[in-house]
Amino acid sequence: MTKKNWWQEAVVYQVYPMSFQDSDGDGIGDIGGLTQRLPYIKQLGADVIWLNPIYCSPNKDNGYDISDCQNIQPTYGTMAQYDEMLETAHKLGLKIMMDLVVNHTSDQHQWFIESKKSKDNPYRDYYIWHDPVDGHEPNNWGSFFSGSAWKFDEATGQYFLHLFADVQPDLNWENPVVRNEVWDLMTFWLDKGIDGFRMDVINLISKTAGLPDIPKPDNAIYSDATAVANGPRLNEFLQEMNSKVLSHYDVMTVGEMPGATPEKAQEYTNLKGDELNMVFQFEHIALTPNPDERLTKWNDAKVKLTDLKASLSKWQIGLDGKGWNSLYWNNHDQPRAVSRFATDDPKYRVKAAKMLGTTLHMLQGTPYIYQGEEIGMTNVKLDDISQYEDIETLNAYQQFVVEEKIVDKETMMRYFATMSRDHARTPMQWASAENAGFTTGKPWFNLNPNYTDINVEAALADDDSVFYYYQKLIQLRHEHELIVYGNYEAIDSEDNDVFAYRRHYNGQTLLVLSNFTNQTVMRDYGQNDANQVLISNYTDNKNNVLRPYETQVYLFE
Ligand code: ISL
Repeated sequence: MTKKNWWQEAVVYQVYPMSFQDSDGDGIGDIGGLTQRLPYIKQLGADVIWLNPIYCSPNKDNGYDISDCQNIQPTYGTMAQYDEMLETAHKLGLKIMMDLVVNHTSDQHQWFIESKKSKDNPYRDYYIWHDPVDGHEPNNWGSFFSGSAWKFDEATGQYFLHLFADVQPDLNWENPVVRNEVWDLMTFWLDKGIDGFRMDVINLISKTAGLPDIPKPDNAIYSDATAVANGPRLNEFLQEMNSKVLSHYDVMTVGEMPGATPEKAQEYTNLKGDELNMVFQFEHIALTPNPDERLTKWNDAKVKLTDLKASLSKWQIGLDGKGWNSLYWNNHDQPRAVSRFATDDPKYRVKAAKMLGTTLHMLQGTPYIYQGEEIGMTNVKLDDISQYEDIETLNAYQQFVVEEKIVDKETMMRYFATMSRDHARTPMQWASAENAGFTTGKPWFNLNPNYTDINVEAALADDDSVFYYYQKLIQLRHEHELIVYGNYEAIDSEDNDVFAYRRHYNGQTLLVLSNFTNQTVMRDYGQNDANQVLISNYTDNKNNVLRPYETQVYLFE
């Protein structure tokens, strides 16, 4: 790695605005609330905030169905409040990264309203329309949110493509006019002074020519990111975006890329810098697919540590010196990290949350913290399908339980209890007071009842909290180039209890040991000869002993 960049040394904090902080009592988080909480994010020590979509939206997919991307959703506030938030963030030394959603729009976007009107409407080619083939859908592509990815429009007799919900039609990136619209939209926000973009499913924008079927027995409808992602013109589109827009600003970019491999990510995050800075890859969060592949991610299996290690090690080594990793355990689409990868058993939750944070933050790449992770927030227990909100969850229930009956209700509810996106979306737990200090009104979504114990107020009052531990992890990264740039060496990949690795940089070595079990284990990696323990979640490190969920970071100089 020759050139060092600020975004390689940064730590990102993700804010899901709907669930972060309400400032006007309507029960929905908003920009005013975020502005109030900026000093909290600063106190944690993060450098950048990734803000999920706040644009006008019918909110069928919580803002990922945008009807106007140059205006603010009224429930979130006004553009004046946004500008004030941006200015306040910058004064505090915090950067703001916006969500760019341009694989699709809402069906309520003016472009789609026009596009739907007739086959010769000037906006028709903004979207992907297709005649029926033999009287049915043009191919067997499935939507990620259940059912076919095609919807028939009676009025014009054609299907349109929607890789997500049918209210999220895909834009036609083959059309240069569409690309110019996107460059204009990006420029609008960049000229306001924002500091980067997280790009929603950006590796789905280039569709394979001829839209061929995904090879499947009986030509079944099936959603498969690896089959529809990384299309033939993706590098070209990203390079055009870079030369026309990004290269004119000093900003940070991360492309969300289901189905990306390290080889592909090397291209997208290449060190020439002519595409993106980093990608969100999905491999380590997709290690427990259901054996019945129609059910895709819906499962309740625990991740095997050896699989997790193999996956993360592959990406660490695959991008070293060739690209750049982003590091994350969870986000607004994933269950809570501590529940999924370790344990939310109250006996170990705090230790486990610190252990997971350490394992991730000591890797090479840019770490992302999802709101609430820094206080060890957990999955929520929802007993009935009526308590869920998320479109992916609700559609899956409808398709697999109600219509196709390929799984029974109890089993599916268990899968949701493990994997639903709603676990991430319960409101932020600020205090033990009513509604967790999130709102003075009625929260738009269930609070996790454990807010009385797990909340920011309690974390800030406790020297030994997950919050202060994360603060220290961030500080260490800011102090040690070894943590940012060092290369990665895997240790004992067959060990299913301990995640151990080394990092090397300019003659220094870092040794990271994390016990992923609730048992005490012994491991000797020469840690007794280290010059320093940089951080640990137990105070009195014992020779070669790793107690339940113990994590230790050693520096050798
Ligand atoms: O959540 C998922 C799997 O766990 C995916 O299906 C998810 O939808 C996919 O990761 C893409 O996510 C992004 O685009 C979606 C939006 O619903 C997600 O919130 C967003 O992060 C469509 O815009």
